Amino acid sequence: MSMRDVKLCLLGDSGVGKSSLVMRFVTDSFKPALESTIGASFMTKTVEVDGNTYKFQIWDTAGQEKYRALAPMYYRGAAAAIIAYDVTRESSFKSVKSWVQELRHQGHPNIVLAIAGNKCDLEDLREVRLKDAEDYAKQIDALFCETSALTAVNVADIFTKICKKLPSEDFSSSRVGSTVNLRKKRDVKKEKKCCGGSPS
Ligand SMILES: Nc1nc2c(ncn2[C@@H]2O[C@H](COP(=O)(O)OP(=O)(O)O)[C@@H](O)[C@H]2O)c(=O)[nH]1
Ligand SMILES: [Mg+2]
Repeated sequence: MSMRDVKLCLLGDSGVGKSSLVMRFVTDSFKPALESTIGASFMTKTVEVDGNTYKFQIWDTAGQEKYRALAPMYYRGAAAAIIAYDVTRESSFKSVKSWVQELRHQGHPNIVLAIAGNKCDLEDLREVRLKDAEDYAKQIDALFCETSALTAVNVADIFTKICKKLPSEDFSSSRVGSTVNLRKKRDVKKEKKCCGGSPS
C-alpha cells in the first residue's frame, strides 16, 4: 500500500481550540477541559483520500507568546499548516494574518495553508464574519473552513482538503513512508474554499 507522510503543524492564539481540533480529528472526541499545551505535542493519524493513504504527523503548538519562538521548528519542513482562530474572538483572527506573514517569509513557499475558524457552534458570540474570513483566505489562496471541535463540523474535511491540495506525487512508485516532496509543483487544481456554505 502506498503511503505518504504529511508533516502538518497547527498554529494560532492560545485558547482557539487547536488541541481540541487535533483531538477531534485523531480520536473523534472532545474534552471540555484539555490541559493547555506546553511547547508542542505530536500525534499521528492516517486517512484515505481518493484511494491514497496519508499519514499525518501533526505538531500541535502552544499558542502562548513565550513559545512563539519555537514555532519555526514545527512549521519549517511542514507540508501543511492549519492556522486556527476563534470565531468569537476578533483578536485571534488578527493573529492569523501575522502567522500568514511569518509563514510566507520563513516557511516553505509551497506549504499548503489552511485557515480554520473554530468554535462555529457559538454563533451567538460570533465576532468574526464568515465572509470576511472567506475573502481573506481567498485572497491569500488558503483553504478555509469554519470548524467546531465540539460538534465535529468540518474538522475531518479540512484535513481531506489539505490532502487534495498537496503537491502531486506519483503514488504508484512511492515507497511506504515516503514524504511529500515540496519541490514538486503544486497541484494545479485550485480549491478556493474548503467547505462553503454558512454555518447553520
Ligand atoms: N464551544 C467550543 N469550545 C471549544 C471548541 N474547541 C475548543 N473549545 C474550548 O476552548 C478552550 C481552548 O481549547 P484548546 O483546544 O485547549 O485550545 P488551544 O490552546 O488552541 O489548544 C477549551 O475550553 C475547549 O474546550 C469548539 O469548537 N467549540
Ligand atoms: Mg493547545
